[in-house]
This record gives sequence, C-alpha cells and structure tokens, in this order.
Amino acid sequence: KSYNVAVVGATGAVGEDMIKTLEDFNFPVKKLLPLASERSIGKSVTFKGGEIPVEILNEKSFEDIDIALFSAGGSVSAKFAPIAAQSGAVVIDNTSYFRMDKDVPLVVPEVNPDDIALYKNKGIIANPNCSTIQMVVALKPIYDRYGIKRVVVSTYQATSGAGRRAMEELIDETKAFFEFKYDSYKPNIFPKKIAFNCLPHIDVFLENDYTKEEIKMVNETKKIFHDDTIKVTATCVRVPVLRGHSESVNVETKKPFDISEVKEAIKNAAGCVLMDDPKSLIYPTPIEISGRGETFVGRIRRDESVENGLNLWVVADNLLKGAAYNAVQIAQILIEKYL
Ligand code: A2P
Ligand code: 11C
Repeated sequence: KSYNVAVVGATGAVGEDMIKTLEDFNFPVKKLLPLASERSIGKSVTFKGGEIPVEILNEKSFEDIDIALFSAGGSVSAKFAPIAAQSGAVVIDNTSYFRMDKDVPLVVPEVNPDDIALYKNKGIIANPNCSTIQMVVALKPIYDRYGIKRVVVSTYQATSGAGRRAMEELIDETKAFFEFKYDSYKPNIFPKKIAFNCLPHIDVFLENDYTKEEIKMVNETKKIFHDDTIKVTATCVRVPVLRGHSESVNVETKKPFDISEVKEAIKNAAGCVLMDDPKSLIYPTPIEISGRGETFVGRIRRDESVENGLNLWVVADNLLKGAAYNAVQIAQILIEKYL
C-alpha cells in the first residue's frame, strides 16, 4: 500500500528535511504534495530525482491526502490541521500549537510509541519541541532503570531552530563582521546579534521570566513520560551554530546507579549513540553529527555534588531528530500499525 502525503511548509528548513527524510526512509509515497504560501509560487521541490511544483495551501488542499506533515508555524497549524483531519488525513504537526492538548498524543517513538494510537481522538499527532526530543531519548534508558527525580538542563541551540531566514541571518552577520560592518548590522530575526554571541532567549518571555522554549521542555517531558513527578528546570540559549542542538543535562535519579552501567544502557538504548571517550577526543559536537537521525551522548560522569547525580552532554540534529526525522518515524509506525 502507498499513501498520498502532504508537506505543509515544504519550502522551509524543516519541510525540506521532511521531504528528504521521506525519501531516505523509502516511505511508500503515492503522491507528494508540497504546500507553502503565495511567496512560493513558481518554486518546486526535489523528490526522488524529480521536480514537484509547490502548491499554495488552501482549505481544499487535503481532499485526497492520507498523511499531512505540518511545519509552517503555529497559526497555520491552528487553522489548517483540523481542516486536514476533517478531510480524512492524519496530521503530524511539528508546531507547539496542539502539543499540550490532552486529546492529542505527543510522541517520541523511542519513548512513548504506543501513544500514537490516540491519533484517533482528533486525527492529530504532535511532534515535540526539538530540544525536548533529544533530551527524552537520552533520558529514557536512565528513567527505565533508575527513575528520575529532577533534571537541570542548559541548551546550546542552533539558528536553524528558528527557520531558514534565521540561518541566513547568522551567515550574513558573520560576513558583515569580516567586512567591518558588524557594528551597524541590524538583526531581523533574532532579538540581538547572534554571530560571535549567544542569547539566553528563545521564543517569548512569559510572566515568570522563563522563556516559552524553557517551559516547553518542562511540560513536554512530563507529558511524554506520563509522569508529572519529574522535576525539570531549563535555560535555553541560542548559539551561532547552523545545525544541531547541544544540551548539558544534569540528572538526579531515584535509585543509585553504576556509571559504567549507565554508559552501557545508553549504548544499547533505541535511537542513542554513545560517543564517550574524552581522552581520544570522542564526544559529540553539532558539526560531527549533522545529517544523522540519532541522539548522541557523551561526557557521561557522576555529579559528586548530590546523591545519585549524573551529567550528560546530548547532541542531535535539530532539523532531523528534533523535527523531520521524528515526524517521519511517527508516520512509519502509523502506517505499519494503524492505517
Ligand atoms: P513560504 O516559503 O512560502 O513562506 P521556516 O521555518 O524555514 O521559515 O519555513 C516556514 C515554512 O512555512 C515555509 O515553507 C513557508 O512557506 C511556510 N509558511 C509560512 N507561512 C505560511 C502560510 N501562511 N501558509 C502556508 N505556508 C506558510
Ligand atoms: C528553536 N526549539 O530551536 C525551537 C524551534 O516549539 O517547535 C521549535 C519550536 C517549536 O528555536
């Protein structure tokens, strides 16, 4: 059996990788429908060696669509995901719009694949935030063996998390630096200069002075593990990297652990790659793991300042495991088990 698949936001950084990931997975696509805004009239996408023209998203776009992958921003999902579901498509939505809706499953296939069954409620499955996805993949083997009391996470997030134009801004600003025009460069996408800088500010600030990105990491982690007792606190930072989010994750487990056992558990965990031999310079960095779908973990060591404390360095390609790859993994399980 093969399926008609729409990609909403097909010209964006994530949309482009969704199309590439469908190809890499050899997903059984009968028809691919790339959708974007009027700005993309005349553009096309490449799929399996052919060019497919981009169409403008409208209410009728989903009439013969089986699966719709959305990554065109929250307001587009808010309006068009229910229309797509109404037309009979199953929506896999990469935006934050439906994530905390109790009738919408929030899925990371290595952690809570069975929640996919809840797509039947609204016809919508939510893909978590990129920073949450890679953290929970690394935490899963630890959670299963020792339980988790508390997590303190600091992130180092790539510009691609904010989209294609954000990546271009980092490049343009870097060029401006070498042309002695940095001081007068006016950023458009980021609130301050990102080249040669880092910004403790991703998404909007909330009443409690946390950013929305930080609160997403708290709430989404609890929902994915079905465990409101996990305490999570986050500081999310944008760094001048194009692709690949890194995270320093400090964990307090419920039960005592043996550090070599933790490494073994991460090595054997679904979707995790252990890269931990610092003396041989083996630890993950964004450049080294770019283009891969797994989550890479290194610098594993005991936090001696607390009972049952553990430090991890977790890196993943935010456009792949953090977005496109996770979405296509969900689609794959959907067709294998449910459609
Ligand atoms: P377009 O290129 O036509 O603006 P990114 O996150 O990399 O900025 O990409 C956002 C994606 O979402 C793009 O494909 C963009 O299309 C699409 N998009 C943004 N707003 C809309 C809209 N109102 N309707 C359809 N697609 C949209
Ligand atoms: C970033 N994590 O790196 C964001 C992008 O909730 O889907 C994804 C935002 C989201 O900017």
